[in-house]
Amino acid sequence: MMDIAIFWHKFPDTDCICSSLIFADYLSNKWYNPKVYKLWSLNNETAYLLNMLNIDVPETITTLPPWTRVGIIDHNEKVQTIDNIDELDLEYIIDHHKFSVNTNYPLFIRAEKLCSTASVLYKMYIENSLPITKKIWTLMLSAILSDSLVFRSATTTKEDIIIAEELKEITWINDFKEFMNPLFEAKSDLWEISIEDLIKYDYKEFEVAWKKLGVWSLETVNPSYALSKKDEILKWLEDLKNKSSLEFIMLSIVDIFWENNTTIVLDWVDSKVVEEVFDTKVENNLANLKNRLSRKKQIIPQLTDYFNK
Ligand SMILES: [Mn+2]
Repeated sequence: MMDIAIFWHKFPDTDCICSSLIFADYLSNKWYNPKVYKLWSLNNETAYLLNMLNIDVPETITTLPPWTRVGIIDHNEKVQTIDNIDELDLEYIIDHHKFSVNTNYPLFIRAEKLCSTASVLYKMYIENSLPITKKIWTLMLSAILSDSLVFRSATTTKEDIIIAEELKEITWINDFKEFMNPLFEAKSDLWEISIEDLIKYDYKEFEVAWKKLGVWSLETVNPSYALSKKDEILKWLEDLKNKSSLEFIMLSIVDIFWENNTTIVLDWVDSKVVEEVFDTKVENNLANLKNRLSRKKQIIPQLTDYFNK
């Protein structure tokens, strides 16, 4: 049995966590002895789910010993992964994002244009005729429903819906909305969270033409809380922009109930970008990005085009 460490990206969401647990199970069928780690604390939605399924929360790490064999899940960009990735033996990437990897050694990569990494893993189990427990089926379905916002996100494909329908038969989770409601509510339970912690959720940095962009997508059914903290958030954005030498920064508050995106924009430089890219007006540091729920499909490609010009 070969030891391997499996982990998910910084600022985690439910898909990456479920998918890491699922992939560890997958590898244990393949003569591996996998151990799952996390790079950051859980959000409330995922904490609720793991608790419901009686799954232990994995240990947090920031680095691993050199030459540790690793598999990274639901991400592939250096800025989003473990700090010492260059010292590790990267063996697997399972993902569904845009790619920016460049290695000088071979590895296993599986990525598809599906709404969640869990959908990709579902297909891998089926292709390999591996046994699956009900817990794993449930993790798959939860990740698909969470990442696709119950199929409302623009990233949802027909294949994801077919997979979810198959999982419905097996898990007996018949009403997707009813199943996800407490999870979405847990995710939106932001009242106790300080702004410092709040802005750690679902933040991603991207590199375009050697420029670093910081983009949040804060999914909630309760946008008024984050909006009421706008001034505090702006201060954080300013600090982070300077500290991390970011070219651009924006924080989207995505109302997953009313399907609306209100974005906080820091300064006139970023306002110019947002107004041009998303054809909107910035007033009092706020821009209405309408129904852009998906950062991956409706925000990042557009920003990438802009900064590549
Ligand atoms: Mn994902």
